[in-house]
Amino acid sequence: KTKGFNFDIGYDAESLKTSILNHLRFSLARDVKGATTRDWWLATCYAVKDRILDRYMKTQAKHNNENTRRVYYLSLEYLMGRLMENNLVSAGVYDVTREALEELGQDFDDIINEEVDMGLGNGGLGRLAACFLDSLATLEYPAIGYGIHYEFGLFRQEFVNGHQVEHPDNWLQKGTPWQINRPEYQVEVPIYGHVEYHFNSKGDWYPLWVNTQSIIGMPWDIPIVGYGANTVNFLRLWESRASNEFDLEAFNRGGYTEAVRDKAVSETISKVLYPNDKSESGKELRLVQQYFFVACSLHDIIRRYKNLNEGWGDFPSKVAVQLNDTHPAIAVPELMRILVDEEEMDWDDAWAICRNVFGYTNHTLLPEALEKWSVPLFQKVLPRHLQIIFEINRRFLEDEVEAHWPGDNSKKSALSIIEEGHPKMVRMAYLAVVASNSINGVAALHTELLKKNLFHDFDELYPGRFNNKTNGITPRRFLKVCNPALSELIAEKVGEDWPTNLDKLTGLAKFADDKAFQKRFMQIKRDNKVRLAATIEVLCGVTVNPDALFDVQIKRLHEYKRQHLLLLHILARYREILHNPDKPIVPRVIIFGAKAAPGYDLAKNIILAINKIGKTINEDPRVGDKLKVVFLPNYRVSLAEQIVPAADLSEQISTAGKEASGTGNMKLSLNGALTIGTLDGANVEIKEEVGDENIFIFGMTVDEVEKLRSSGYNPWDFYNENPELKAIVDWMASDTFTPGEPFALEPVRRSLLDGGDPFFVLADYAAYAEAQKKVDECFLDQERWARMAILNSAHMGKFSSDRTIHEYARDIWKLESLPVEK
Ligand code: DL6
Repeated sequence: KTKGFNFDIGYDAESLKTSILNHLRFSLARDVKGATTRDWWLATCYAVKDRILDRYMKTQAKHNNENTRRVYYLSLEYLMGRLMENNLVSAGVYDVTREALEELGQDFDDIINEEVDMGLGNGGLGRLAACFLDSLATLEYPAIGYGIHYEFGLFRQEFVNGHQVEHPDNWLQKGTPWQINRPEYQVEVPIYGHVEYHFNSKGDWYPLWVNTQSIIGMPWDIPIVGYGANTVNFLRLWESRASNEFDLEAFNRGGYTEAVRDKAVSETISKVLYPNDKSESGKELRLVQQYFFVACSLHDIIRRYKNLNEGWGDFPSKVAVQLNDTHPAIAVPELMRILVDEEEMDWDDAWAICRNVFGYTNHTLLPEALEKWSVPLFQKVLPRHLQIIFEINRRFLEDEVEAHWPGDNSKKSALSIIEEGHPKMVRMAYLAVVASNSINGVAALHTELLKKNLFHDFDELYPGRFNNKTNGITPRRFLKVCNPALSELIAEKVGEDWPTNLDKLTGLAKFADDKAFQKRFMQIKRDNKVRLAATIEVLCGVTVNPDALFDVQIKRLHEYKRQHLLLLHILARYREILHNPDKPIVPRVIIFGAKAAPGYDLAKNIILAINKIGKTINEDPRVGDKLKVVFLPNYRVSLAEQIVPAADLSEQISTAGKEASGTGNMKLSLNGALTIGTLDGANVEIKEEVGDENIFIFGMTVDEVEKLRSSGYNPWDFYNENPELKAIVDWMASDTFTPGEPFALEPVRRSLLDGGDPFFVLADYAAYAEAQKKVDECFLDQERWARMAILNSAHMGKFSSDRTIHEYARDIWKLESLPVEK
């Protein structure tokens, strides 16, 4: 029917213009005259999406025709940010679209700013997933991401009188031009119910999961555009829907509300992202969310496989599934259930398939983040899956643990997937480890600590299965798009292909001492600072000097990340300014961006303390430009894209051993910020790359922290021995910063002293103060600073997520890239 039809689509400004106008009229029913910025934004996105979908169709056809092996990335979170600008750049239509919009009399930047972030994640883990999708498409690896289509993403943060207030993030409200609904691929998954035993014709009993409820998974696809490639992969997000529009029986009994109640419950599943980034165990809805998206995704993976293959023999050669943390680990018993119960496969054959298919990435060592589900809850929600987990565990303990440590019952209880206690708990990390062919950490130090501590016995049992994949970031979003001036300068010096060959940045090193280059590099930084200063003025009402040192800490608010260590330093600077008003001091603007989990009281109190202390300092005429402290509200990906290019100093000051990797550290350094940091996470590797002389490392090492902890750490000793530290901690107890409310900052102060200072803030304080002094000295020598900043950018090649993805593809997924022709 389509023979002779021309699907060719123009890529010049004129064609774009026509498409935009067509969409304005025929998709949005708007006249040019009455069109709002939102209408122009939508019409432009639709026009660009047409071009993207053309490639998407070709990519999927290629993958299907070749019946290629694919990786399926399962993640409960994707922190995508805005999509428009990135899609324009990746699809190679940035300039023409800009031109088309200008010709149509529209302001390109205003249109870009119409887009609301797609914030379906909490922090590092979700943003990593988004970077990985970008790299997978760019490197033309056949890949599909799976997750949840949350109606509400991470809450919008506002400050009221210094306190964090949360508002729902209604990201769908303005329309989401990038997503495509796929009702033809909706699936129905069972949940709840109970298990009955029946006999088959041979007289053997078999379990039957009955009396279940059904949930419909409705897929929404987001195209993922490879940069400069023809590959367009996709992210498939599941929305939950009720299986029956109406409970007719209830309706006939006269209860309309009754009749729609079940529908409302089913639709709650994909309603909201849980806002904790490190712990969210115990809540039934969370377990239901995890199972729901995993079950839908496996169903989809198996449907695709069966379309192209006979039998199960080829499944492991066509399918690799990566579990992004333990959140999707229910995939293990779900795949076993499908294979054993539905496909009637032998347990051993099914288990062999599972072990061939799954890989598991661990993102944290923090005990509160290691997911455990109570056995009674599991029994209620997923009774058949619980049985399967018990069987996996029985075989694991009897066959593998017993063989390795014969007769050692303490090993059995230490390694058991089921933790004894009241109630018994399912250890999801152990389940993921036992079922996966690869278990990886996200930075070298983190992986070492996994092997040494958390998974020590498993590493002995499964030699070679544990491996490291140091995280990375996409240089497209976090340099090319967010810092266009620096990108141009880099291209001029090392060539246009640096965004896909980030190692080429080493070519900048030879210009580190070149005065003219330094000047250009630092002028770009200054221009970025001027732009950020304007944003700060709008968002915080504070005027800042772009020539001050912009000192940045942007990340989730967590005690282990130690925003309060920087706060102590702020107090020390303020005190110094008041005590020595005539002493020259390096002017600083200290910039925070962070959301605290709504139920995390201490984190919220740290925000309050920063806001209150910041306000006092900002309003103190004795301070002037010497020090400003701003907390930018509603930190998110699009705000990060403004802050990162403007930062001089990157604060990476977590307690050693606590930050698995960090990725903000990479983004900031890539854009020429110098790091002040501990030997934690990927900071260790950043130091190796940039050289000791181009980074400010301070504080205790992992071993030193451990030693101090085991010898009995007493924060009072550090407080009593350091007069400056004592003075600033005491200052918090006064009402200087909270007039009339002398105890408002007590929770923070108390956590550092009576609370035992679990993250060694006071123990690291002196070393931190010393390192900050070195930062000041260095900043006074602007040429030296410029040289160091250039060398930071120059040596970030390792931290491209392309490198990370190549390593996953080679070592874990055994995946070949499959270029798509034009
Ligand atoms: O691997 C991505 C990212 C790391 O860079 C951070 O160091 C780590 O804290 C973070 N973890 C999470 C949630 N953890 N869990 N579960 O975001 O992962």
